[in-house]
Amino acid sequence: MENQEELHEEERIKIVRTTSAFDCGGRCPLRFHVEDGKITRIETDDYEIKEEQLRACLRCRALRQYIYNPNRLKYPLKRDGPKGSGKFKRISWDEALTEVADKLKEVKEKYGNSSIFLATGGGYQAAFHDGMLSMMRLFTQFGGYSTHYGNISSEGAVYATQSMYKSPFVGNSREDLLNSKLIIMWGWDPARMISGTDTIFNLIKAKEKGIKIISIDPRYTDSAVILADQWIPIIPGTDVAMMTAMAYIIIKENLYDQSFLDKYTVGFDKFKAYVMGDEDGTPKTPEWAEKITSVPAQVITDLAKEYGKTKPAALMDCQGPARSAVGELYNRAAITLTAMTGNIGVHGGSAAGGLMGIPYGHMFFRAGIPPPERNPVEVGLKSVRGSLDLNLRFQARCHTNKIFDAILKGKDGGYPFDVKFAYFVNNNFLNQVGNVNKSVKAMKKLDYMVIADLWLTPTARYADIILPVSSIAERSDLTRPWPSGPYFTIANKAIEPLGECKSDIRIAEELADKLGVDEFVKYPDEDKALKFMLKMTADTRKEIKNYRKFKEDGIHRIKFEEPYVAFKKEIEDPDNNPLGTPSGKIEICSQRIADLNNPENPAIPKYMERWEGRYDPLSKKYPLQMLSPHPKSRIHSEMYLVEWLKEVDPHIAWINPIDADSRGIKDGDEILVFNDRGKLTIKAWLTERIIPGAISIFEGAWYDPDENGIDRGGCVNTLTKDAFSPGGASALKSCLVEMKKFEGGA
Ligand SMILES: Nc1nc2c(c(=O)[nH]1)N[C@H]1C(S)=C(S)[C@@H](COP(=O)(O)OP(=O)(O)OC[C@H]3O[C@@H](n4cnc5c(=O)[nH]c(N)nc54)[C@H](O)[C@@H]3O)O[C@H]1N2
Ligand SMILES: Nc1nc2c(c(=O)[nH]1)N[C@H]1C(S)=C(S)[C@@H](COP(=O)(O)OP(=O)(O)OC[C@H]3O[C@@H](n4cnc5c(=O)[nH]c(N)nc54)[C@H](O)[C@@H]3O)O[C@H]1N2
Ligand SMILES: [Mo]
Repeated sequence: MENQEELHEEERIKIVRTTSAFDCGGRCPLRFHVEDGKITRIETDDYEIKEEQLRACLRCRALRQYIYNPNRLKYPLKRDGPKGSGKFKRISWDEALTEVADKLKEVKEKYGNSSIFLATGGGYQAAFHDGMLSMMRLFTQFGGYSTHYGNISSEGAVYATQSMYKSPFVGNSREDLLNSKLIIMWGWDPARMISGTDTIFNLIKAKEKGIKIISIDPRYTDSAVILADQWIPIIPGTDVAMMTAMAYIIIKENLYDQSFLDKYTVGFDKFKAYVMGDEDGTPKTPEWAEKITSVPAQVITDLAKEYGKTKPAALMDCQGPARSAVGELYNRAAITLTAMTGNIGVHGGSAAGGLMGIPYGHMFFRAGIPPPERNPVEVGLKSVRGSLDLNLRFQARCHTNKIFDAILKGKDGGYPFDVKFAYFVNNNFLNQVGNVNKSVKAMKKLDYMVIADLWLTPTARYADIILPVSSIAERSDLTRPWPSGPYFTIANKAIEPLGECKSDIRIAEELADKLGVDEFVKYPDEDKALKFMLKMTADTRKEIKNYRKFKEDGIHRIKFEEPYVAFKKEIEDPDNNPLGTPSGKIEICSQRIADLNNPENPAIPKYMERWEGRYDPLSKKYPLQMLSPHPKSRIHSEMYLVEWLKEVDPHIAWINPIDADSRGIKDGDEILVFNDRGKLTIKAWLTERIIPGAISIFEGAWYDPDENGIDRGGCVNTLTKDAFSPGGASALKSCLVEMKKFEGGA
């Protein structure tokens, strides 16, 4: 009797194999238990080869509180109060889309297509229902639109890899870390920010194998706690000083690989002249670097020797330190060290460059159907990505960290457009780019704004129309992990859309009808669309022959004969595989950058101060450097409302007891953190896990100003600057602040 009941129970529960498509870049096989049309339980990968299981982290395991959160938007909304008030009224889809279409037609007629602005982001990363691709296609066919350039995550790394390798694919398979003899996590914390689902597992295996792991970070990160033999705390923004001092020792001790440099690189002599002091009279000795970085000269010397002698070694730089005023220099210096030591293109090494991607299925990832054509507003202008010259990029677009400045100032402020209509999709940029209080001013001034999202985010509060979007559980789609792999995953629709939610592609299709854009091709059948997309790129065409099996398994794993290593063929056979750079080699000195003739943007990587670092005169007034790492409990601002995650990882500021004591701050105190751009409150966590002189607040908490304009939500971008480095890095990590105990009031 009991057995029969169990059987019955099993039949009632449907297991849907699916995946995530969040901006952590990981893709985790998930098993949704669906009972009577409702997800009741979530489990992760059960692959029979346990060693290769891709196990989900806390966020995907908490997905039920995301999908079924009572705060999910379920109906289209129209603003019914002042901008930012959060007052909206429910309207029908027909009313909402008719209004949006009418507004678009009006703006096009009165001001031209360049006044239509599309703001995209990383909110949803799959191929078919992607809002960025849907809206790019629709607005292109509607006559064009203005938009932004500069990857908010990684433009520093993009600039470094474009100028030195002309390729962003600088990553190795994660399992290749096991071939290494020394791993340096330089501003990399994959235990928290994932960097691919298989990353931390391979690092743990590396540790178990006895491979030495070193962490260089202003914080004693979770990864350092689990993995590192040594933690080297460093003053934020000074990495290039330490890297050049390591180069100094490597040169002095003759530990560099001259034959590698001769064969594969250009410009090392110029870098060497800078390092040894021949160029500017200052030899970049460890003692010189100690004064800048606070890392003892002996520690720098020892690490330099160890890195120079240990082959192969993997120097893993990342994007975080590069999201700063000195961004690209950090990645350029890291690449230079890997070239000096001949660690590029070999197993167990690393090409550095911060991007870490392997080039599998990239064409398919976010390919869209059909791929967007050329945006008419940009026809005749130089390609935005094709040039290292930021002035050319400016011809058509504004920088991502300047979106709100562009909305605020328009052509009068030197931008190429005046925004009259803005469509926000896949982002919460009011919260996520620099200087929220300025962004609020721009939003208040903006004539008309539409947003598609699952939540009434701080950005959505300023919209005229909000379109409610379905979650990944409510549709089927194709995905791939962005930093590692190699595998493809498929999202399988598990439940019906909540309320009246729709996906972005369906919104775009209906809007196309209302706009009379007849050429907007539609794919009403999800399965047919996905099958078609799989045929669109060589990698998926080759790999996935059986769509039904892929759908049932939820994942297609790719077996390489050996771990993928970036630039292996370029190094093994350079004559037949030159790099795409003008010299065909790795450009330690870049003539293209030299030609820009900007002393702020040197042809070789150099230590530079730029602004809002430890030595900026502004540090007299605002002596603390603000770190804003990515949160463990969220993906940026996404999942902010999930209570389980708030409980696991409360929003607190990391403060060194030295800085707290001198200000009379105790553990658990509510503090006010401030600078000229804004003020926020947050609870203090006193910990020696952060270097003195720095404070760390995880990005992504929702901006929530009180009547005095103090952000009680603790959104770190209330304090950051809307600026970018000469290489285009969003300089969110270059931010000086002061703090005090919060006593209430203004
Ligand atoms: N201070 C500081 N700020 C930072 C950073 C930092 O290091 N420090 N990091 C930066 C980085 S690297 C990034 S990538 C940015 C991220 O900036 P954003 O992309 O703005 O960040 P998210 O919070 O992920 O916002 C994504 C939004 O998309 C929504 N969304 C999810 N799925 C869908 C969908 O299918 N359709 C639609 N229409 N919407 C969807 C989510 O609900 C969410 O509101 O933040 C940057 N901001
Ligand atoms: N859980 C989770 N995972 C994520 C994301 C998320 O929001 N949540 N976001 C994803 C996205 S879009 C991206 S772009 C990546 C981001 O990955 P990253 O940009 O690399 O992540 P961050 O947390 O900004 O920074 C990484 C580390 O750099 C350290 N750091 C900061 N400044 C300096 C410095 O000057 N020198 C040195 N040496 N270290 C420094 C920080 O303390 C932190 O530990 O993560 C992805 N993964
Ligand atoms: Mo990012």
